[in-house]
Amino acid sequence: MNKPTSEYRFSFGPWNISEGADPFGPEVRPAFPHEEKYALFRPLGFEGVQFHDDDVVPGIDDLSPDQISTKANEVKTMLQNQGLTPEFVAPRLWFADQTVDGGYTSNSATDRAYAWDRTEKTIDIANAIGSKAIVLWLSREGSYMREAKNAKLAYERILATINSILEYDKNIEIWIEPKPNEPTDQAYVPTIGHTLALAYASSDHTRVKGLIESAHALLAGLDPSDEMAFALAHDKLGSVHLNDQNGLKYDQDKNFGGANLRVGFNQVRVLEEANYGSRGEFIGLDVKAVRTQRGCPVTAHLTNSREIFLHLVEKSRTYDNSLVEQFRDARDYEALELYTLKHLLGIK
Ligand code: GLO
Ligand code: MG
Repeated sequence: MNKPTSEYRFSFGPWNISEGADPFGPEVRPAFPHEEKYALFRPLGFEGVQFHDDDVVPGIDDLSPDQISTKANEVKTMLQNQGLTPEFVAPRLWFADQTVDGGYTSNSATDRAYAWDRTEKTIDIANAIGSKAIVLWLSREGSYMREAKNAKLAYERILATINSILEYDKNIEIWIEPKPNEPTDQAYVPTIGHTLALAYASSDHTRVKGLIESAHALLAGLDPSDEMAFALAHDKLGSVHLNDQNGLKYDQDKNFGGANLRVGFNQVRVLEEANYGSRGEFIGLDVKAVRTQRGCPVTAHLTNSREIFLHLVEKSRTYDNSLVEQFRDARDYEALELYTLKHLLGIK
């Protein structure tokens, strides 16, 4: 029995309500404090909050363990008061001076020590606010010039870090969010295949999973629904960042379905078929407000992406699977495609 569409739980992170800055120009909207953002989640139809460590504890690098714990406890209370669930906490290892050349794979031992220290703090924060997972988006774990780092050593260092996390905390899950490029030219963990290889090589693979972002798969030239299916076949889809991407250019974080509705449909179909969400997994939306949008705060990209997701759930549930089987049996994929496109268009 399929669950009602309303049973899907949605999440996003405070960075998804942004001021519109891009590499070519400054903010176009006034800053909107995080505290006020959290009050928007429920009214917008979202229950889960995704955090960077310093979204929970601003100025984390300059605070004592006690100060970090006090702030984290405040956020926990805020979440409880608002009826929100902390989905994950991610160490922001791409902002500080010490992470210019990466964190775990930096050539500098001091900088690698900083990355580990930040990761320990992230795990402590996750525990303090009641989140069962940390996300590793390995943003700068790659290179701009191939010769700059020893890639084999870099992969060994990433695996060693995963094992250290599993050792440091016996319960926490690690969800790796692969991305093939940006900000680096080439990243060391570009796909879910790389992610799962690391998981199985780790000391406890049951706690190492993937978070698949649609746009990241597309930037690797891969189909997000196939990437999701691969993780689901291994029971290793910790979460998703649904969004969209129009070809091979900068990471766009477009609205879900905004560039290619059929690619969106297939992601929803794969998630539905695997009963994703039935164990509390969230539908995360990592979508960015376009710079041109007026207002403050700007949230239409979030509610629109959520709405399109739910419409595609209906499309997935009304997709005639026995007809699909007939087309498969007859190996008539032309007919299958026409049926699929007409179904998406609402044509009988
Ligand atoms: C950037 C990533 C980023 C992460 C977030 C959580 O391309 O998608 O938004 O999802 O920092 O780790
Ligand atoms: Mg993401």
